[in-house]
Amino acid sequence: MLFRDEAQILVVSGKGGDGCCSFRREKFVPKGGPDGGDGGNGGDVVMRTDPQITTLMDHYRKRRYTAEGGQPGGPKMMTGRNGQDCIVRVPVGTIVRDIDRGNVLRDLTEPGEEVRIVVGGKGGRGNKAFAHSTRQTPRFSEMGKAGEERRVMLELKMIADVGIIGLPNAGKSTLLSRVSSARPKIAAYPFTTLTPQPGIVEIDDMTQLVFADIPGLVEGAHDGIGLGHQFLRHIERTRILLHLVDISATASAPPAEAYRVIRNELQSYSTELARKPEVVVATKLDAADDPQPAIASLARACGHEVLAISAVTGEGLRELLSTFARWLESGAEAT
Ligand SMILES: Nc1nc2c(ncn2[C@@H]2O[C@H](COP(=O)(O)OP(=O)(O)OP(=O)(O)O)[C@@H](O)[C@H]2O)c(=O)[nH]1
Ligand SMILES: [Mg+2]
Repeated sequence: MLFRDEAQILVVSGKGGDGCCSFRREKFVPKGGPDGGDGGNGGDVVMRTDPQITTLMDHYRKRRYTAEGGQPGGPKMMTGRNGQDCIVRVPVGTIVRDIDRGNVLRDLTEPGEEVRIVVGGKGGRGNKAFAHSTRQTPRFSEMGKAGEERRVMLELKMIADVGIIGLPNAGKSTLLSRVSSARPKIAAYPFTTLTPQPGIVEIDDMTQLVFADIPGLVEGAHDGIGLGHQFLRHIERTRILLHLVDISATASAPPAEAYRVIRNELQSYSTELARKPEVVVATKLDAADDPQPAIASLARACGHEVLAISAVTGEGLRELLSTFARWLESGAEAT
């Protein structure tokens, strides 16, 4: 299954350019002084978040990132050009770890945030730099310093205001596509969504919320079944959960049971996760045979009122968004 939100990469900074050893040659000046220029510095490797990127998949294929080396110095005091930095673009929410030391180098949570992972080698000095009153003709120059190497683990934990959770096929992606401009893949089979998809939802002119469509969870997800761990950890950094339950005639489980399966997984994964505020939403209202008993049994299972929507007809969507707007206004904060 093509799913990654972890990638191991090797980053290598550029080698410094060598300093130059040379002497001035001019007509009528038989003994020109030293004029070898310094080498340029090697480039750095920098990680930068880019909101356009939502997975680490590209880094899984490309495992090595090397910055450019500095150019050597030249005669006539020419300084070598510095090597270009190598910019590695990662999604917002990427945690960068040093594999060998085991520590977190940075948790990149803001768009455009950067962290410099390895710094380029310094350029070597040319022989001109070594000349002084008692040594006027140094016949040596310095080599550029080697670049640094670091093995880095990237791990994505998506950051969103609202995490949409539910069984596979519950209609999570359909809902996201209705309330945001995100266009996740939608299909009538489970596990259509394999990487969490963020979508920006305009609540009103002033307020935007990021909803994340989390891949479907199944029983045993907390044990890693169905890539459960990878999916569950994305929920950790959301502020509120939108728990979607299919109440249509073709649902894979009765509503109360579907609700409990997911709650059990959250609880078994972490009590902190299970304590997150949750809005329970019955969906596919348009395709339910007899919606009222289904909604009532879901409400009994979760112990409070539930909203009912249809992502196909749009019924209930406005109320759903205003529920989240109210929740935001009340200043409720999770995590
Ligand atoms: N009738 C009806 N069908 C819906 C509704 N919402 C979703 N569906 C259908 O349900 C199926 C699954 O929808 P998805 O949005 O892909 O479900 P998902 O929860 O994202 O599924 P996974 O990504 O596989 O976990 C699709 O065939 C949708 O067209 C709804 O409100 N009414
Ligand atoms: Mg989906």
